[in-house]
Amino acid sequence: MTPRSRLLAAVAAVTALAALAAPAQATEFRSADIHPDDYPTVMAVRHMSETLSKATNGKHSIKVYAKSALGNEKDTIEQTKLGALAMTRVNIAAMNNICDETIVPTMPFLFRSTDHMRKALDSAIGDDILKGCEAQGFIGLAFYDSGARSIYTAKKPVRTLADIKGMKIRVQQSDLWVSLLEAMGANATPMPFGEVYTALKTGLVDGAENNYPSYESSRQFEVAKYYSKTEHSMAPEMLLFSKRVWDTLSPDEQKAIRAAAKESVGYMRKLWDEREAKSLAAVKAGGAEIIEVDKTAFRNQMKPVYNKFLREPKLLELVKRINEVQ
Ligand code: GTR
Repeated sequence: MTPRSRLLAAVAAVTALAALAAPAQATEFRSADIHPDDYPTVMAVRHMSETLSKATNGKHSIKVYAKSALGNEKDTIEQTKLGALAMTRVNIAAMNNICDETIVPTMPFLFRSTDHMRKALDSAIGDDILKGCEAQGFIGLAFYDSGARSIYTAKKPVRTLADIKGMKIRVQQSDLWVSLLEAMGANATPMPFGEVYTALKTGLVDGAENNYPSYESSRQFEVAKYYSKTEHSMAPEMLLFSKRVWDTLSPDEQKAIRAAAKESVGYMRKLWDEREAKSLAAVKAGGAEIIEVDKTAFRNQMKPVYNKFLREPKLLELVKRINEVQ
């Protein structure tokens, strides 16, 4: 060893020791997202990081790993539960099989409007749903918008319920989502988001369902150009923090993280509203056909889904409270 490399080795050893010994050390929490850098969810968590950093005098910040760099939503939820990852942003559907309360805001045709959804989720009802995941190892920090999801298909447009009968439609990996599409008469095929473009292109599925920004950013509109405005669910996005990591933080640090997450919601909504309009224009320009459908006909099919998934009194109570929000 030269004197210089001995010095470097000593410095590295001291640094490593300091990192172990000092919980007060600056921490950059890792957070995952499947979406690209310019997607509102990714930008909002980066904004949250700035707020958190300011509030903690640079002690804490968040580094977002976008574009599925850390895996699909199921993977990142697992890593968050284990504490290998501090945070993840997923759609609430990915939590449907894990904590019951998340079923409620996913339910088809539950919210009357964007305004109703925002008011309900901003209230104590939203906080009660977020708390529901704690026993499973997740601190629910906030909800982000995800607009309304609608069906889109590759070869044949869906104009009525008769059209969707027997079609293979990709859904998120949630039992509720399988039932929802089955109730429409479709053949529901669960798979991760990252596989949907190819599945549509190769004809493995006939269609999928999503909001305009995801339909656009994933380029799925290029391979499934008939977008039928069923607007069947406003299942929001969720920000989840690892309970394992959370429990190592002080109450003040936890408070700062919660506050920064909540603060990012307004910022996200502004980006979301702009992005929805932009994405709609982009898919139309790219050849997508936007089809109006009779939503009531689709809504009338949802009784079996409500009967199957809303049995527990605590879930029925949440639905009641949401319906009462004016
Ligand atoms: C998007 C959502 C993602 C993911 C995706 C999907 O709208 O932002 O979190 O759930 O849909 O369909 O898998």
